[in-house]
Amino acid sequence: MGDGLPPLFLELLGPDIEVLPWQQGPDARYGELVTGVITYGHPRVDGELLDRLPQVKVVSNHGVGVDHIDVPACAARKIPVGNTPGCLDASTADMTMALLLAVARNLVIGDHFARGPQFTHYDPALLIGAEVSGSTLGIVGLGRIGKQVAQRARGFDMPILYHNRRRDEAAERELGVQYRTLPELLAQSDFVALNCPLTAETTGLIGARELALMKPSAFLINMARGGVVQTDALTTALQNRQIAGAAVDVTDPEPLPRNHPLLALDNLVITPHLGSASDRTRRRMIEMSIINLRAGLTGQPLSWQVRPTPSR
Ligand code: 8YV
Repeated sequence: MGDGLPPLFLELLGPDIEVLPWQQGPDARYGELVTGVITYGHPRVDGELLDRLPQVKVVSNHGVGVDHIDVPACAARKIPVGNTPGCLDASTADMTMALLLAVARNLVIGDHFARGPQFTHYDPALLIGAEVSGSTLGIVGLGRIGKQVAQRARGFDMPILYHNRRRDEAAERELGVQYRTLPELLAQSDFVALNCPLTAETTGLIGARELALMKPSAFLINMARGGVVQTDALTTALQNRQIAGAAVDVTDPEPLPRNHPLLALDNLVITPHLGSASDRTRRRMIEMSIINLRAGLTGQPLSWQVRPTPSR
């Protein structure tokens, strides 16, 4: 099942699997028909949904983040959950750097200006941005994606700080990154990149108190999930120029209401959840989700199975 699966998905899936799309939740008649679920973020896959689909043998997520899936509820029903780890790290790290550069160097405002009637002559005082090269980057969440962001940032000669649940001494040696507590990282970074998953621990991680710790000249980049940042607090901080700017690929809610005050701010760059949206990555995500789906449908172990997070 899926909500408007991309054409390539349908092509690679093949004709032997019938696809039933849904928008707001499965139709009552789907209950006995559906044996596998393909999901990518909405609607939520939880116990209530699964109870309406008693034949389901597998939930296959087209993506790595599974915050929209109740994994323990699936486990309780012996339904394996698959995802697509690894294949999207490079693409998502590329996009982190793209957003970072865009907000620092006024790319979006500059694009609009260069197309508009005001651009009549070169002006050396126009749209002076923040220099990225040599500035300090703080990465929150030094997982697979965060590490690839660090690799890229090294190419920009950026000193790199990181905050993670656990200190990663191997990464410190290999990537030259330095561990900081979250308050230290926020206070010392010129750019703060959020690359962590959305979990109970990271929900609302960046609120008014955290934004107040950031330098007034600093930028926040959210490539993680909207829920990692408290939207109202970010709106206020940007409106008051308490931080210099933000670039977000994800929001809470997503999408934002069309009249949301964040959308009116010129110190915000926003994209519609494009982290993994590159050609080779999206193809590989589709392939991996189909491999997981087919394995689950035939009772085989999934190639990439999500384990319920043990409580700490
Ligand atoms: C997905 C993502 O495209 O994999 C993730 O966690 O954020 C994106 O790459 C999106 O979640 C839809 O599955």
